[in-house]
Amino acid sequence: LEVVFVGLGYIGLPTAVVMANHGVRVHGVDVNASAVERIQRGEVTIVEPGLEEQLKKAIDSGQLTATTEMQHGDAFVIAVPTPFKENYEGDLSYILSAAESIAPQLRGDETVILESTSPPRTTQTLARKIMELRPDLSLDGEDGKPVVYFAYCPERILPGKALEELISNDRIIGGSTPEAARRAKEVYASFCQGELLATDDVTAELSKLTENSFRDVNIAFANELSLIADTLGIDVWELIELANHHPRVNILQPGPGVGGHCIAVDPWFIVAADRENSRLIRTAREVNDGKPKWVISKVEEACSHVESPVIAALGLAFKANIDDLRESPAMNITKDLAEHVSHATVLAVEPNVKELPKALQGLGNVEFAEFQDAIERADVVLLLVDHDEFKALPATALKGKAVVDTRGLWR
Ligand code: SAJ
Repeated sequence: LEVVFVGLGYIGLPTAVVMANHGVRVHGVDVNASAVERIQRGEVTIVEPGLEEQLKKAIDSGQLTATTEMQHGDAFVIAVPTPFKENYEGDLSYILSAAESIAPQLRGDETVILESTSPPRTTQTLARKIMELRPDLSLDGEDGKPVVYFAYCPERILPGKALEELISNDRIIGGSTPEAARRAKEVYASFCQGELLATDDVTAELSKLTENSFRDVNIAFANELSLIADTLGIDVWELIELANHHPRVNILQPGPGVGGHCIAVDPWFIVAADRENSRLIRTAREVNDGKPKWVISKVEEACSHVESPVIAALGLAFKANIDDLRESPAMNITKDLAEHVSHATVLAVEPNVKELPKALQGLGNVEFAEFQDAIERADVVLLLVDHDEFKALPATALKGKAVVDTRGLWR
């Protein structure tokens, strides 16, 4: 089996590496020439525990090669970004350009698998595009033309646990025909120890979006409770812990908002697919997106008694123990605070990065600080990310300071 990966990012690279180390001949293709060069040298381009070692093994054994040029394979796995445009529609341009580069390689009998998180029916759009470019091929063998098979197989790995979850998670295999699903299953059976669950392509697409919407709605429930608890003057974390003792209740944790590239985006694809009937999903998005503003108002309140307040903003990443600052509510809150409370000094603390991120560099009242130093200098301590480093803090360290703990880390 020879598999070509199109896109060597957060999903494509770990998957290509794991597949290669399970005996599949894998070619990775990416438009980013410098990333390809680094990968060829065995250097990782994304932070993921254990990946570097596995990548080296795959490159050294010759099972994995990386280039910028498309080539032929028995199967193609597309793992390119689907950013989101105005109107909450997905931007399919990366998928369509993958289609353009794959089309000339096809001879018939190949399987084209889409892994990118996509709006419902994108696999059909992809198949249509390839059929337009290659009228000599078909989806079902009509007029005796060679067949190309299409499937949607979403990735569900948790950043930080990618290598483990790639192998152990169950996988949905959405074939555009039952034969396409059967062929796609063979590709994943090479390394996946979880169940391979066959269905149609549209159900598979919506399943991916549904999983992330489920999490978003449940986080929104926790975030809404945090506002209500604040109004009533009670501790929301104690409330949730107690409620979760009920055998059928399992509430998630409130925080400063929802970040990352998936959970805060995917629900909008469902909303765009059926605006009229997606009221709960949309409201959950709005509740989670509204949380940073509420956090800022709490900090402003805490600052109102201090003449030139020093605010320690603890954590910039989008969740605990990672270095990923993209789509991070902690980052946005820190930036907005510096802009809105212009008489304050904001001490930005992020143990997982080495310097003040670019987005904060232009602001005159933001400094990059060490954890202990920031705590000592601060009038107001704002906990944004529950990094392990922040957990251990002697109770006396916060004495006399106003504390806004968005994660309940120090309760
Ligand atoms: N968060 C909370 N409270 C919680 C849990 C999370 O506020 O109780 C926040 C986090 O701090 C973060 C955001 O939600 O800002 C998202 O973090 P996450 O750990 O829930 O998820 P991601 O974005 O790292 O990964 C998700 C996962 N999806 C699900 O758990 C349903 C992962 O399995 C998917 O593969 C990934 O999205 C993806 O790529 O779609």
